[in-house]
Amino acid sequence: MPPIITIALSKGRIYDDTLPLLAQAGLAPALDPERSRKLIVPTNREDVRVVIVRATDVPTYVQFGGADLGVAGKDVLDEHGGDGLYQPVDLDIARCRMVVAARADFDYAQAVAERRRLRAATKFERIAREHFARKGLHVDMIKLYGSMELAPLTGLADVIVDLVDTGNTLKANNLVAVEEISQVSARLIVNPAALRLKRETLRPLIDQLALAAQRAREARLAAAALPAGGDRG
Ligand code: PRT
Ligand code: MG
Repeated sequence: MPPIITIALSKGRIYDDTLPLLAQAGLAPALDPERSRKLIVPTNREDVRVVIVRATDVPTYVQFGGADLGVAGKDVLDEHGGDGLYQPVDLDIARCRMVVAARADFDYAQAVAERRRLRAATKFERIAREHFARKGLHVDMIKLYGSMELAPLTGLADVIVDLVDTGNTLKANNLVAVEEISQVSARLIVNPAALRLKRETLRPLIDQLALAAQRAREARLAAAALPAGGDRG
């Protein structure tokens, strides 16, 4: 009997974007976690199961061996610190950008030029602190757990540090991205001890997921290179 492999995923975009990669590695969850309350999801392979955890808890599960593998955004990994995690593959999924955003009428460039003391609201405290420290800015950090966009509108903060994908959320709240901190995508993370102990099962799975991600990336880049409409015919 091969060892059981546990993969930690979060519901929503991480799960949705990981599913096609799992499929290419021959793995199919036996139920849809969006429609079930089960937190342990069996797969078509007897020796592989998926556990459903909060996005920010994925690194913790993998670090302490509650899961052998996981998929987590670079934002989550940067906040976690990455201790005790092997990060072999950028899966290039759940892509977005980490930005500084402010009200459209707030002159961020001016505030930076004057080295004004700023108030920043974010749930990404570590990322924000390191970013402003690199710029040599004094920033008072206000930790929030959600709805960051509200902070500049209510006077709680001058700026926010948040993830942006389409930009629709910022636009709907009259905010603009004033600085890009980083490009974000989700990474495969692995428990190093599990990799040693279960290498014969884990290594091929990691390689298959890496190959699937590579193929998806190439397909995306090829599609982006096509003229608008996507049809050369
Ligand atoms: O939602 P929950 O509090 O349970 O946890 P979570 O927010 O950590 O998880 P989830 O599932 O929302 O996000 C998981 C991962 O997806 C994140 O860690 C990112 O790496 C990645 N990702 C990709 C995003 C986005 N795109 C994204 N757009 N995570 C969040 N957003 C949010 C953003 O914070 C903002 O509120 O979507 C809003 C902006 O979207 P646009 O399209 O309007 O710009
Ligand atoms: Mg969310």
